[in-house]
Amino acid sequence: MMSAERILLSAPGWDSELWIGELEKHAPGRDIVLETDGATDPSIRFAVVWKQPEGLLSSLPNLKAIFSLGAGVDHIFKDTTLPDVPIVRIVSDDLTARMSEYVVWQVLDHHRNGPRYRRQQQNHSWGETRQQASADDVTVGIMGLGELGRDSAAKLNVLGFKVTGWSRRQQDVDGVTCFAGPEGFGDFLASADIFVVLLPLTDETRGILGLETFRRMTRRGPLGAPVLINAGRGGLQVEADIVAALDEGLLSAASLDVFEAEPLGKDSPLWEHPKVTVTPHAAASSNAARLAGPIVEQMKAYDRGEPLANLVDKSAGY
Ligand code: NDP
Ligand code: OXD
Repeated sequence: MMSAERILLSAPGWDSELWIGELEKHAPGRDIVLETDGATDPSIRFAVVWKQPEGLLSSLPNLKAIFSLGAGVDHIFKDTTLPDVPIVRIVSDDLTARMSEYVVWQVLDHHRNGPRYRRQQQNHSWGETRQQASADDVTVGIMGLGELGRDSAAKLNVLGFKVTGWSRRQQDVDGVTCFAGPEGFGDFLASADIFVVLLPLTDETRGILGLETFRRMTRRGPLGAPVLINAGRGGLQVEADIVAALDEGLLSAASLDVFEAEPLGKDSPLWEHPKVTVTPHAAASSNAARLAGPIVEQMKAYDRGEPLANLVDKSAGY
C-alpha cells in the first residue's frame, strides 16, 4: 500500500536536520525525506524547496504542490523541467519584520552618516556633520511595493521619511506616492534620494539596476547622489555598473545584501569598495521555527480541499 504521508525537503546547503525537526513537529505521522532518499517516490505529494536540483520535482509522479522556503521563487524557476503544480511562497509577518528591520537599518545608516563615521573612527579622526538633513527632507523610493515593500514603507513613514514606490501594476498605498510600470519608471527615479530594491527576479527585472537606470536617478537631493540598497535579488543588479556608478558619482553609496553570484567571490571589488556595505544575503532569513508550522498548515488546508494561499503567478514569474 502506498503511504500518503511523505514530504520532500530539498534545500542543499541549509540545516536539513533543523528543518526536518520543525516540519515534523507540525506534521506528526508524516515522514520528511531528503531528495537523496525521496526522488521518484509516489507517496510524496508536497515538496519544500530552496534551490532544488534540476529535474528533481518532475521526478515525483504524484506531486500536488511546491512550497518555496523563501519569499522569492526565482530559485525554483531555474529548473526548466518544472511540473505543472501550484507554487506557494513564503508570506510571513516574521520574514516581513526582519526585512523591514534591514531596510530601516540601512536607510538610517546612510541618512545618519554611518559609513563616514566608521571610516573616521578607523582613522582616529573627529568630524561632526553639522548639516544633517532631517528625515522629512529625504525621500526613500521603494522598488517593489509587495508584501515587503509596503511594510518597509510604513515603518519609514513612521520615522518621518517621505516614501515613493514603484510596482508593475498601479498600487495605492497609504503614505506612499506610487508609480507603476515602464511609463512611471522615469518619474519614480526622479522622485527619491535613497532607493530600496525589493523586487523579485523575473525576465522583466533582470539587470534593471545598471548604468541606464542610475543615470536617470535624480542628483538634486540632500545626499547629493542617490544611495542604492538592494535586498531583492543579485540578478537585478549589474555589479560592474554599480562600481562604475559609485566611482563616477552617479551613486553616493550602496548597501548590497544579494549578489549576481552567491557567495560573493573573494576577488569581487565590492568587498573593498569604500562606498559599499556588504551583507551575506541575510536581510531576512527564513526561520525554521517560525515558518515550518504555516507551511504544514497549508498542506493540511489543501487536504481539506481549501485553496492554497500565497500562490505564485507563474506567468508573471513571482
Ligand atoms: P511580492 O510579490 O509581494 O512583491 C513584489 C513587488 O515587485 C510587487 O509590488 C510587484 O508589482 C513588483 N514587481 C514585480 N515585477 C515588477 C516589474 N517588472 N516592474 C515593477 N514592479 C514589479 O514580493 P515580496 O515583497 O514578498 O518579496 C520581494 C522579493 O524580496 C522576493 O521576490 C525576493 O527576491 C526578495 N527577498 C529577499 C530576501 C533577502 O534576505 N535578501 C528575503 C525575502 C525576500 P505588483 O504590486 O504590481 O505585483
Ligand atoms: C527569500 C530569501 O526569498 O531569503 O525569502 O531571499
